[in-house]
Amino acid sequence: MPMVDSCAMLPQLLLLLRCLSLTVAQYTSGAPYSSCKSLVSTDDGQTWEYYACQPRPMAMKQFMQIKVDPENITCGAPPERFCTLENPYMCSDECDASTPELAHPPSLMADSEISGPITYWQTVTWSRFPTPLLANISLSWNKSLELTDDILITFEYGRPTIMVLDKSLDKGRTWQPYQFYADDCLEAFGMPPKKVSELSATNVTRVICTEQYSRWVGSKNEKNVRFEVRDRFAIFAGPGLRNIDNLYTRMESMKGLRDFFTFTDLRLRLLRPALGGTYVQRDNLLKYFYAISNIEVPARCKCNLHADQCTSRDGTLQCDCEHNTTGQDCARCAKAFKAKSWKPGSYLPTPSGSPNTCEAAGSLGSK
Ligand SMILES: *[C@@H]1O[C@H](CO)[C@@H](O)[C@H](O)[C@H]1NC(C)=O
Ligand SMILES: *[C@@H]1O[C@H](CO)[C@@H](O)[C@H](O)[C@H]1NC(C)=O
Ligand SMILES: *[C@@H]1O[C@H](CO)[C@@H](O)[C@H](O)[C@H]1NC(C)=O
Ligand SMILES: *[C@@H]1O[C@H](CO)[C@@H](O)[C@H](O)[C@H]1NC(C)=O
Ligand SMILES: *[C@@H]1O[C@H](CO)[C@@H](O)[C@H](O)[C@H]1NC(C)=O
Ligand SMILES: [Ca+2]
Repeated sequence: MPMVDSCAMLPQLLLLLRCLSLTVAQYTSGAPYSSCKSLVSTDDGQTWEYYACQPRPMAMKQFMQIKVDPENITCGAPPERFCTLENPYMCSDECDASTPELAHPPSLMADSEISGPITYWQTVTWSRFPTPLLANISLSWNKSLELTDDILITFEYGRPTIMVLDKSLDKGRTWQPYQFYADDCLEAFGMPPKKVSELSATNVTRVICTEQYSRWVGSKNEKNVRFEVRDRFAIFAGPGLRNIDNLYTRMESMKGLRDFFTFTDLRLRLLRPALGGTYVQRDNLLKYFYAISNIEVPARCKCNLHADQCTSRDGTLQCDCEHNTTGQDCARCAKAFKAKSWKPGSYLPTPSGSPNTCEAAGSLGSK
């Protein structure tokens, strides 16, 4: 490692100072890999040191584009009455798209829930039973992102009994299932039910069907459906994610692990609504529908460890590339810095990683 070589050539005091400044640069800024460079003093004056770096996680719901299919699945045009599973004989609630207080448009899945009453997107009721009540919700960012915590989808009035979460890595051109959800996995998908807690290091990237979030427990008791990221991280980093270095080491060494948490789009395929723990009751179909109040997607921009900031420009997220890289994901060397072929930065060796910077054309010969 060149850094150690040059450290060893310095007098003891300078060595100590230099290594201290590295430590301070890496740790005062909080999370590991949080800065791309720092100015350090050496006996030759000040010089830049470069590190592998990544942007901090953000609440990505603020940047997502939402599309609901079919468009007329959203309730309210024409206005419609509905009731709830827990209050099935009081069908006096109304959804009316033309009245702001009674409208439930898709944007209410992503608004802030901190102040004011809970707001939610709502579909038409299952009045056409037995034709399935189907809806797709596509969430797009037009940018590669990496999950940093659980995806959390909050359903008002009961969670779906059958649903699929899909993801795309290529801005919606191709899709793959991410997780299946059903109250009976064998019946709905022909898959045995699994929990993330049953996964181990060898099969952490397996796509499972879970029954944990689809069984009827009362619509007010449990509203959330999760895609478990934290529990998957904990397989490597331990409880509380205390050994995060081990996770980063595995991200480098285990084929497919980083890609598993990477996406540009997500899609929810809602296949059957909450039924209240029993069969569909044909005499009252106005209590069956979907309603989503919030979707949390905690993630960071994927910048190939070449940026510590990611900003929204013209409505699209973009890495602020360092290390003389360029592109939306810093996946190319900048013009005039193509002396070597491009490489992503590396989490290894921990804790500051390797920047794998792009070199100025012609600079290799002079070094
Ligand atoms: C939505 O539109 C399609 C095509 O026009 C129609 O077949 C379908 O019945 C409509 N669905 C609802 C719930 O109105
Ligand atoms: C949802 O998307 C899937 C996959 O593209 C498609 O087969 C299905 O017809 C869509 N469903 C609706 C209701 O648009
Ligand atoms: C998506 O991102 C690319 C790359 O930054 C950009 O060229 C394109 O205009 C964006 N598309 C949309 C619809 O914002
Ligand atoms: C994953 O592997 C563990 C043992 O390594 C096994 O017990 C478990 O059943 C596997 N899970 C799946 C979903 O294959
Ligand atoms: C990138 O290029 C600039 C000159 O444009 C140079 O000053 C800087 O040190 C280079 N950065 C890296 C990480 O190589
Ligand atoms: Ca809301």
